[in-house]
Amino acid sequence: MSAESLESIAAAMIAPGKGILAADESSGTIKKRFDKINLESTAESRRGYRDLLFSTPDMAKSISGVILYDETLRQKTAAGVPFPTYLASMGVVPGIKVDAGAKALAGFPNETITEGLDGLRERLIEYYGLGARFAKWRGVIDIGAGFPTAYAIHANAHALARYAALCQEQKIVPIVEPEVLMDGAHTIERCEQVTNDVLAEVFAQLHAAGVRLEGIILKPNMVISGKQCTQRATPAQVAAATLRCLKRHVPGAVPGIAFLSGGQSPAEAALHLSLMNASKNLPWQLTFSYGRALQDAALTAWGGKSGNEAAGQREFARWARMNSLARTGGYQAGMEQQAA
Ligand code: 5MM
Repeated sequence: MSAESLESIAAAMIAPGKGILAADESSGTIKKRFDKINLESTAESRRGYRDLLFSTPDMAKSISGVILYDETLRQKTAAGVPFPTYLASMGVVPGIKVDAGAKALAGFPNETITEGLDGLRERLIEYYGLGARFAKWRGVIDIGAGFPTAYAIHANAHALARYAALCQEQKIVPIVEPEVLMDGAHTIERCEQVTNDVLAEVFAQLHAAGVRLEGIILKPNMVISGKQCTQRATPAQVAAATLRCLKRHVPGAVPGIAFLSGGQSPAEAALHLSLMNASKNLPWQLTFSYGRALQDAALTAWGGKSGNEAAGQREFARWARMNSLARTGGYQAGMEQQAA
């Protein structure tokens, strides 16, 4: 196996005790995050924030890879080192978000289709040259009255499979992210039913497209109550329902499953992951690929203010370490309060 085989890249992404930082906020999303701390979103403020995260002491002990946005992949550290080069020098695999976002699905109100397949081969070639060794594409499935429809699930799964096949052709590991949103008042049972339908279709489409499962990472939602649901499932119920759903649909050939946090608090996301990893004999590595659950506390502590960088880094490091513990079932509620 060459050093850059899909399998070896995937193995590095799911290395024991580590997980992936999703720092691929598009310009619109990072502006929303910066608005909360009254920071203007400019190319330089975005660069500076990513520099703060990536230069966190000991980050590589708990972070195996970072998903970057196109702009960030082309930016540099304060010392002038391109971010992908800098991350790779620490043993952190650089990745790139390649989808162009979820757009309204014609004829299906309330539903979206993720765009970005046109010209993707050429973009992947360029991204590989810039140092990216994995990619990410997110299909978005919303739950509400009368949706998701089978058509929207199919369309998004089909796009995910076409993206994954193109990535593998270019020696890039695809993170396949079908996200069933937490927004809404739906129960955990409804989330499980929809996640079952989505994963069944995603794996059918991956199979039809000839995607080699040994060379992908799945990035799913956890099976969880909607944010506005009045009868919230317990952490043990979330862990049990998520594992039941994954065991039914994800072949053991898939090396790793890296969850998104999806709007859970950092403590919830760490606890759910830890409870799942306390189960023995799982066929895949279970890890994290969190955006908000790794970054929210850091953004608040930093507040966009010069002089607060170390405080922001401490919060990022704290939640990275808690999730590192969760990789082996070792995180327990409240542990973060003892951690510096
Ligand atoms: C970091 O957020 C990602 C980018 O989202 P947009 O394209 O909407 O700006 C997002 O795809 C992220 O990688 C995953 O959803 C995981 O993030 P969370 O916050 O759900 O863990």
